[in-house]
Amino acid sequence: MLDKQSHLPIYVQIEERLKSQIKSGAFKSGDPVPSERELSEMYEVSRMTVRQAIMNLVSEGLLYREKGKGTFVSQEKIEQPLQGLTSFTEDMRSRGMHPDNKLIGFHKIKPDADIAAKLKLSETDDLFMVKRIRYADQKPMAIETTYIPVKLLPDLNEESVKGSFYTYIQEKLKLTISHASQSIEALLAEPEEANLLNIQEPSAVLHIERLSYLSNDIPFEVVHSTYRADRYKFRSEISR
Ligand code: 16G
Repeated sequence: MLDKQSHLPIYVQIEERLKSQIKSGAFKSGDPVPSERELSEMYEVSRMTVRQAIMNLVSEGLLYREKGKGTFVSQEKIEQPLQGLTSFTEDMRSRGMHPDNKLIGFHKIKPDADIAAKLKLSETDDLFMVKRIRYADQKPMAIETTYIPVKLLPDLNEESVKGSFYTYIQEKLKLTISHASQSIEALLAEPEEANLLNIQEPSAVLHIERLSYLSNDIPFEVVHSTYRADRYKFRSEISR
């Protein structure tokens, strides 16, 4: 049972119990956890204490609540290494997941000043704007808006981005993707994003901006991606 003399608060001890039950597989993703009433009877503590533990695990993303149904174990997050310039398709396949795309926008536009500067274009040049929802095993993971200079890839069409865009560049056009710079920031999902990603509001999302280059330092894409923060975490290896 719980150690009521411990310097560790009771709600933290309950959190630890639940965490280790999730880790050991006693509770699997999608399983309901016992209700507040059941837990408070089981541990002989107040429902307030149990609620505190559950709330902390919900905000850590280990549990999620469904209105009127209860509290459930979340799916394990996808851990994405930050080294290596990979595509969404490659990332999902390397995990044994099935990648899919839904093209929700394909337009020719004029760049704003920021994108024009990144892609070394003038504001009168044309850009393709490609908007896709990216799925893993049929679940929406990210929304991606890709900006591509028309003068660099003039033959790009809807077919080229229905599958992997990187495969199109490398295998169809025989161009070499070389390097990229990327930033990641935490935001709250906009209503449209929450709807497309099938998440509740308010929900945290990870907003990633990538500027990628072909060999010879030719910038070929600016990508604005919105990833589900409940499904993704990023890892980098660092040394000193
Ligand atoms: C990834 C890249 C994106 C790239 C796409 C190509 C991030 C944050 N973004 O999603 O920049 O355009 O892969 O994927 O990783 P594809 O070859 O599967 O179309």
